[in-house]
Amino acid sequence: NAFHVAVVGATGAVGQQMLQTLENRDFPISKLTLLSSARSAGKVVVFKGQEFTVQEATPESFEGVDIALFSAGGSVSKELAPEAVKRGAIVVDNTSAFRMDENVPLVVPEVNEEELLNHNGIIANPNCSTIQMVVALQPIRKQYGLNKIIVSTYQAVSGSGAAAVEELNRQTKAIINNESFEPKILPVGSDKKHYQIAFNAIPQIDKFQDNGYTFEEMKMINETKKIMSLPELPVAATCVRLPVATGHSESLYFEVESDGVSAEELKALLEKAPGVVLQDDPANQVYPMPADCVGKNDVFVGRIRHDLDNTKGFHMWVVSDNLLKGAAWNSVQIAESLVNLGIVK
Ligand code: 11C
Repeated sequence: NAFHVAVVGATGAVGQQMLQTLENRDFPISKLTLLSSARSAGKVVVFKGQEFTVQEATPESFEGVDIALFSAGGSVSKELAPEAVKRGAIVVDNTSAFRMDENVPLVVPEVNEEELLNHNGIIANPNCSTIQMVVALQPIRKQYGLNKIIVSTYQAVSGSGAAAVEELNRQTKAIINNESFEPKILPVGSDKKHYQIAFNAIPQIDKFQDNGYTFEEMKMINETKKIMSLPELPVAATCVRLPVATGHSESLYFEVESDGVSAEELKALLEKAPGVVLQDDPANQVYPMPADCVGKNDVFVGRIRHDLDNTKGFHMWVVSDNLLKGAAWNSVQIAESLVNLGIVK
């Protein structure tokens, strides 16, 4: 069985990775429709050696589509995902448009694949920094329970899009060459002020909310509770942008429910966990780093150690390619689950 697949946002940083992932996985495609906003329509994109001209997405673009992967921004999803569903497609949406909608499953296959069975046409793909955290914590939660999470992130610039990576590159060159430059995108294109990202760390990802947390931090908090079905779980997040092109890193502090759990037991558990690669050997300086994770689908974990004061508390370092498991791979993995579970036929 093969499917008519549409990719909306095909020219963007995530859209390009979606196409590469569909190709790498040899996803069963009978027809491929590549769509974008009016701004990028007309661009030529290559898939499996064949050139495709990207078309402007309209409601009619979804006639006959079985699976539509959306990654063209929240407003495009809000407008066109329901149109795609009306025409019989199942939408996997990589924006925040529908994530907290109670009728929309928010899915990370390693954690809550079964939620796909409750879909109403749209399935939401979580935020990148949330995905890698829940993949790493789910095996621990299943075995030992989870009482609390405190996370600090070290996020890559590609999370903000391809133009932000160009800004990082331009600024880096300008600073090295003693030239002047004007930050225009980061931390958030639509916010009032813009700051240097090269040789810097910006403790703002997305806009501030009234409670003093950024939207990125609130996504990590709210999405984690929904994906793990733990609405009362205490979660706190501080999200920071670093001058790294790709690969988000996270420092997690978490508390388990069970008494007497050791760091060695957690490592043994994570070594066998789906989608997780354990890289934890301090004696030989082995730990995950973004530069080693780019282009890989897994979530890499290391630096697992007991808190020195709380017997139920642990620290862990989690790294993943934000464009793959954080976005394109999780979306394609959801599409594979939809096929394997017989939800899309
Ligand atoms: C970032 N996490 O690194 C964001 C990008 O809600 O899917 C992903 C935005 C989203 O800037």
